[in-house]
Amino acid sequence: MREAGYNVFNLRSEDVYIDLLTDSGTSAMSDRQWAALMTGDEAYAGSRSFFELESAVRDVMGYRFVVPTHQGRAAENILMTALVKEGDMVLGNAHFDTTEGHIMLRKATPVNLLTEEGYDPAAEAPFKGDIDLVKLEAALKEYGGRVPFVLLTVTCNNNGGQPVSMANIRATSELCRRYGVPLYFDAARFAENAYFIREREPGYGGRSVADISREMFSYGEGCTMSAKKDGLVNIGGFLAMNDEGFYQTAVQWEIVYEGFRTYGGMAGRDLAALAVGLREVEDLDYLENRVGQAAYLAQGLWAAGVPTVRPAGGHGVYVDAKAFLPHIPQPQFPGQRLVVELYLEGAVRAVELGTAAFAHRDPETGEMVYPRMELVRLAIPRRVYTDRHMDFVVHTFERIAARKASLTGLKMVYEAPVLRHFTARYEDLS
Ligand code: P61
Repeated sequence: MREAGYNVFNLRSEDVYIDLLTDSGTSAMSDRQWAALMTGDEAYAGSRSFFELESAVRDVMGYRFVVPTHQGRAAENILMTALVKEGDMVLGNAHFDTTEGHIMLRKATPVNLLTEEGYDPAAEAPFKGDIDLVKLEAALKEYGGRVPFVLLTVTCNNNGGQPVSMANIRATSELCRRYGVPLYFDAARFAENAYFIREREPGYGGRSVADISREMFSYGEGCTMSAKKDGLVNIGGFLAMNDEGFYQTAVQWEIVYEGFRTYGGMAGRDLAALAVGLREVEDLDYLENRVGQAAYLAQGLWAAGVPTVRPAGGHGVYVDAKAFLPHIPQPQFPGQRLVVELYLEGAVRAVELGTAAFAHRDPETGEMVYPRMELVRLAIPRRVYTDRHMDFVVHTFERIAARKASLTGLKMVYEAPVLRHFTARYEDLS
């Protein structure tokens, strides 16, 4: 840890036992995906693998056009380049950091409109990813023609992998239509969102995840997708839409940034594996196991007295570091201290989503502004770990809890001007 500057991004993966840094690109492909990989068509133009992906996107999402990209942020880049201009306000439940970055690069403003309970880790509610419809309507009114689109992130990564309800999606879409603004989805974890709707929303219990996903997407004009999550592949993404004019514009940017329209940023074999993964991810047995594993980990942590965002998310569990280490003030990185201890105690790698990731200086006053929540995310790769591994993570927390009163904060001694948490270095204050 000393050599790594107390930053787990600087570790080698071979020095990590259980890697819960991210569920992005870290999942295991199935036998059918590996088989598809072998059939990939590497033609520059008109690859058969592209048409397999196009057909999967049409079936799973219901969108007519697909623009393959090397990962999710590249799809965001094309979407923002095509639709966002200086001074625009991009509304959403909570934009992911890459999304915010692309909005800000166009000198536009990302506006996060989660409901109030979405920001309360302890609030036990079924759909904490919902957008606040009152605030949304007020923003649509206030900003008028400056809103190029509304973006719903399903599930909502920033506040704990929390789902958005179908009722909220439908109401958002109605508001968008009324104000003449298109609705898009950040669909990175769409299948987990659809599964939560099936489990928690009245009227959906008897419906298939495929059917629920199609209904979700039917309320929007298109989506960005990081296929590294619910595409079940290690790299890849796409932008999908119904509007042919927008597709043509997007293809122009795709060709400059990514590649020809039938491969974008991906190899033919990766397109083929993604076409299989997109369908596989809707399998109910898989999703029960997947979301069930996060719930299992959360239950173990609760039994051990570890406070987390409730309920458990779809892709992992978010520990409330402010509540776990209340004696370490936010400027001394309580979340990062917990991340360091998880590694020292059990060679478990997690990620801080608190002061290191989100604190920033107010451009007017120069004062540090601290995030409302100080979280440590335990993100679970898909089809990689067993519940025994989750037990080990819980035991690691128990051992830390027993000595947590003696833990001190950290001091950041190096920070990059943007996305500082990736490369920051710290000193131990103990
Ligand atoms: C993650 F700390 N997520 O959760 P790309 N939308 C959404 C995402 O969760 C997402 C992207 C778009 C990551 C990887 C990651 O600062 C960070 O395929 C809801 O990664 O380009 C990615 O998709 C972007 C973690 C990315 C970070 C940037 O771990």
